Amino acid sequence: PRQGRMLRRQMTMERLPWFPRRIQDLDKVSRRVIMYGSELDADHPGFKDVEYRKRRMWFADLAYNYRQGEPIPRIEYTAEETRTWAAVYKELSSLYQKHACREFLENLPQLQKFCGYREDNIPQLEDISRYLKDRTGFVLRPVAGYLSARDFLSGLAFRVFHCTQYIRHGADPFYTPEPDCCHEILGHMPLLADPSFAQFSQEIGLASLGASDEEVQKLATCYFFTIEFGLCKQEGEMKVYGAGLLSCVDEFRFVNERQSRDRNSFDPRTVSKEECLVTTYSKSLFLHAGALRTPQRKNGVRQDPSAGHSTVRYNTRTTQSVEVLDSP
Ligand code: TIH
Ligand code: FE2
Repeated sequence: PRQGRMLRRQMTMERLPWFPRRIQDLDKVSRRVIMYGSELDADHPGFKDVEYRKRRMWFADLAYNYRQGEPIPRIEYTAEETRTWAAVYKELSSLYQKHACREFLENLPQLQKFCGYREDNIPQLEDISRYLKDRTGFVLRPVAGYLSARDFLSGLAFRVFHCTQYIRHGADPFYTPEPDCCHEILGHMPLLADPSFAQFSQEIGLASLGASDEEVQKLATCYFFTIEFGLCKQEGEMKVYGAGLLSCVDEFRFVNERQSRDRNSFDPRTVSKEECLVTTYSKSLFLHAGALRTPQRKNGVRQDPSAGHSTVRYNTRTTQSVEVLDSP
């Protein structure tokens, strides 16, 4: 029976789309940048800036040459880059107290204390990665730009968060159409330090492994309207927890101006059919009634009875590999 089981698993693997099975496989994943890698799009504020483009190429090389488990190279940011960071940091700091969710506000002071979060300093990914690893088991790895949803989500399955290391162009500190270090460091990191949120993030990643394109699209859409653009209700008030809002002064202000308007309440079945509009402020946003509470799992099996998901075995906090047990 053992041999039969092994054979069955092997056949299952052959039917599924490729996905990383060991954490080291992410070295292949993070090379597949789909946009804005070393080539910037025409409407990007940095497009005509030769210096900026050169700098971005340098960051792209750094990310391409990174290997899983190595320390993340420390960056000596220029005075201009630090000025851009300071503008973002200062403006957002004045908005957080009133509008950011509780978990964000609990973790920000810790990052200020241990990871160099200051107006005059761009924190180093290596310092944040070490801190998160200790708190929730998440680690960071540098990436040159956008990855496909499938690739990005597969990192989360291993508690690896792909992070850009370059900073947005100084011409527009309050909005950029692509992730940059302000977005990762201010938007994502405080919540990845929350155990329940970290678990939720990994669950989306695990669900994506070996899933069909259609399923991956639905998961990516849920990711988009929660981790990137999610709102929640705490003590009767609407609070922001989505990183794309928490890192972007323009988006943040826009959400607040429309505070009084009713929000759609979050239901994964409807949300997963929405379109993900990255660069329009008028996208619909979804509000969670309660907190994002994800059951803590011990080492074990993620068993998803719903159709289309594989059953995989993994170790909760230090997921170095996953093993496929069964699949639709
Ligand atoms: N628009 C965000 C910002 O300016 O911080 C960055 C992005 C978040 C998600 C996609 S692009
Ligand atoms: Fe993001």
